[in-house]
Amino acid sequence: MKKIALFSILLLLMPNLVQAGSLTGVTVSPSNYTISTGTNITITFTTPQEIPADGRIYVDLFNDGTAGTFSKEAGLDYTDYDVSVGGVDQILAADNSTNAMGVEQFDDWFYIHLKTNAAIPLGSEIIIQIGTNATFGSTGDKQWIAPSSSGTALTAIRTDDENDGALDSGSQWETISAAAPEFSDFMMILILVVGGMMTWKMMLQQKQNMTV
Ligand SMILES: [Ca+2]
Ligand SMILES: [Ca+2]
Ligand SMILES: [Ca+2]
Repeated sequence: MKKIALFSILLLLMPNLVQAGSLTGVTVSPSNYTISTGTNITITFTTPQEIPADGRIYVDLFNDGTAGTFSKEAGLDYTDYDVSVGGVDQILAADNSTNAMGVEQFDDWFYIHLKTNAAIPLGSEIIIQIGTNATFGSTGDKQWIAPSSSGTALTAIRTDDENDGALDSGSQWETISAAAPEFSDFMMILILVVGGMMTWKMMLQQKQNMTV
C-alpha cells in the first residue's frame, strides 16, 4: 500500500512522464537497395499513442549497419515526400505551421514536424513515401540514394512529443547489394546471331520443301 502511494506521488511529480513503447506494423520498402542508386522509399507504421501537435516523427535511414550512409539527390525536398495519416494525405511544407506539416532533412535522416495545432490520434497508420511514388499534390522527382557499398542498414523510426521527448520507436533491417549484372552486349549479339541462323535454316527448309 505504501509502495503504491509512493509511486502515485512520483507520478504526480512527473506530470509530463510519457510511456515509451513500440510502433507496430513497421515496414520499410524496399528491403533490399541497390548500391549508389536513387530509390523510392515507403515507410509504414502505426502509433500506439497520440503524437501531440508540434510533435515529430524522426526517420534515420542509416541508424546502424555495415553499408554506410544514405545521401540525398540534389533538390530533394518536401515536394518529394507524401505523408498520410489514417489514409488521409497531409499538406506538407519546408517548415510546420497551422496549415502544414514540415519536412526537415539532414545528412541521412529527416523528421516530419506535425502541424502546430493538430495531433495524430493513437492507432493511426502513418505512411511516408519519398520519391516518384509521392504522388499527392506535386509528384516527387527526387530520391534518397542508397549507400555506395554493400552491406546492411538499420532504418530507425521514433516519434517525439512537442518537447522532443521520445514516445515510441521501431526499426527494420535492410540489405544493400551490388547492381544486378546488366544484360551484356555480348549476350544480345549471341541471341541475334542464333536467332538469325534459326530463321535462315527455317527459310532454307521451306525452300527445300517447295522444290521437292
Ligand atoms: Ca544515421
Ligand atoms: Ca521535387
Ligand atoms: Ca501517396
